[in-house]
Amino acid sequence: MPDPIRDTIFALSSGRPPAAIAVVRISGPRAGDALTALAGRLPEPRKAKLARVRDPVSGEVIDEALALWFPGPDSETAEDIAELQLHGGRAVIAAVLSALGRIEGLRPAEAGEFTRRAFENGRLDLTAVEGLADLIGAETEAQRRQAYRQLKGLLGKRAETWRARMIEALALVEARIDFSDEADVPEDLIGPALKVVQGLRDEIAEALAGAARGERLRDGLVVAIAGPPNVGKSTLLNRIARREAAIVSPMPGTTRDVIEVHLDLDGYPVTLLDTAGIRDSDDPVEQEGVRRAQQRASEADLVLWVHDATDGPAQGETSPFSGAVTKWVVRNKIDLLTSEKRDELSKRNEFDLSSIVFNLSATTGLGVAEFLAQLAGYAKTYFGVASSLLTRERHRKALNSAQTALDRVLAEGPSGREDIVAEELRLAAHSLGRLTGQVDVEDILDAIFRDFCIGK
Ligand SMILES: Nc1nc2c(ncn2[C@@H]2O[C@H](COP(=O)(O)OP(=O)(O)OP(=O)(O)O)[C@@H](O)[C@H]2O)c(=O)[nH]1
Ligand SMILES: [Mg+2]
Repeated sequence: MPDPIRDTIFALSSGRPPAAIAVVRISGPRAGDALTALAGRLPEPRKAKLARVRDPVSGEVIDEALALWFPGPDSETAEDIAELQLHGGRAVIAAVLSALGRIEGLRPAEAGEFTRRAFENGRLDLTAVEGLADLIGAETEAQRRQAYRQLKGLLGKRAETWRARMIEALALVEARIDFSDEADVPEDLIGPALKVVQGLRDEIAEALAGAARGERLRDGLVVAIAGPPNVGKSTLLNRIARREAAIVSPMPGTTRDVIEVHLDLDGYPVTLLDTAGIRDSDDPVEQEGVRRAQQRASEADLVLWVHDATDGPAQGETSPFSGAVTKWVVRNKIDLLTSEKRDELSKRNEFDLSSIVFNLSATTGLGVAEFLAQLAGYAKTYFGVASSLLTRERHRKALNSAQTALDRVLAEGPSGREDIVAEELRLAAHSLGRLTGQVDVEDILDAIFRDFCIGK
């Protein structure tokens, strides 16, 4: 096990070479020595300085680079950090990394290790670490905004104030327990404590109410294309994705597996699924495809039920998914209809009246722009304008257990047992401590940092 404190770590922190520039970072007690060994001397703190980078053993010049020096504790990891901005060629990077590896006390960083040090040295709480991971992974504007707010402590600071208030309430209750025999301790300390708890409980409940939205924003709204075989589901997916993601053929039963594409619709993330045409089949592979299609569609936020407009009115076959899923009907292949037929179609809705019906052609693109505008509108309404505080299941679980503990406090009431109230308050505060990473989180740390890239 490498010593997380004493080792000095280094890594390529920029993207995959070759690139215009490569950033190599070094963090730890020997960062200054390493930079001196390669670049001659330390630049002034936080000022970029042009330097020749040499192999410390042979003295050969490897490259000319910008050198930066961030002495701890005012650095990202709270340790000494040195940074080299090199030309981003593979051989340059390889030579610099190999030179660093030969310096005593230095070793390559593990995935997420810079951030882990920032966390362990108290520069970031755990929710901010997750926000940072999400910011790096953000693919759309809405995701970027949510991640940035979390990195900046939107959730972490709220959780900290909640925890502080719980501890205040706990202090009131404990005062009653400790000094119950003494005359000058006010009789009613539980009452004020309960008032604090009620307020906390309501705020936490409100945050939990928006949790699903925040988690969805990370993963994307799931929209499944489903329907009978050969109606043009895969063609529609390809048209929306603007690439040939799925195989299209005139043979019914072409798509077997679920095909997934990620879209950015006006800044909102949407995961679009193409599924196997639903029909009875003797082919076990196709049966499995149909089973998957039905399962994914029933878990989706929105199902696009595609119908072939040339088949005439659908006979009540809208979709096998009843229940909570929202369903839109798409009549496809309208390019094959005369304009009279099209007019007639646009006035007719033989489907469930609550379904929105679109008439379009996935091949020619007719009607697709209107359809996409509606889809983007749907995503926008779904995510709403208000931001969600919680973005992960982990956050939801922590707040849920805090809320449950607070509920038990409230159930005890003003005449409740002080020791029970105190214990539940401790549990609630502990849940919030886990959320921000202040208490026993060893078990979740590895999972969180594993998602990071090396050099971050
Ligand atoms: N004219 C016309 N043909 C279309 C349109 N959309 C799809 N097709 C054709 O219909 C056939 C089936 O298209 P697919 O996209 O493979 O249909 P699917 O619903 O994915 O079929 P399965 O995967 O077998 O369930 C292909 O020959 C497509 O070229 C359309 O809007 N107009
Ligand atoms: Mg298909």
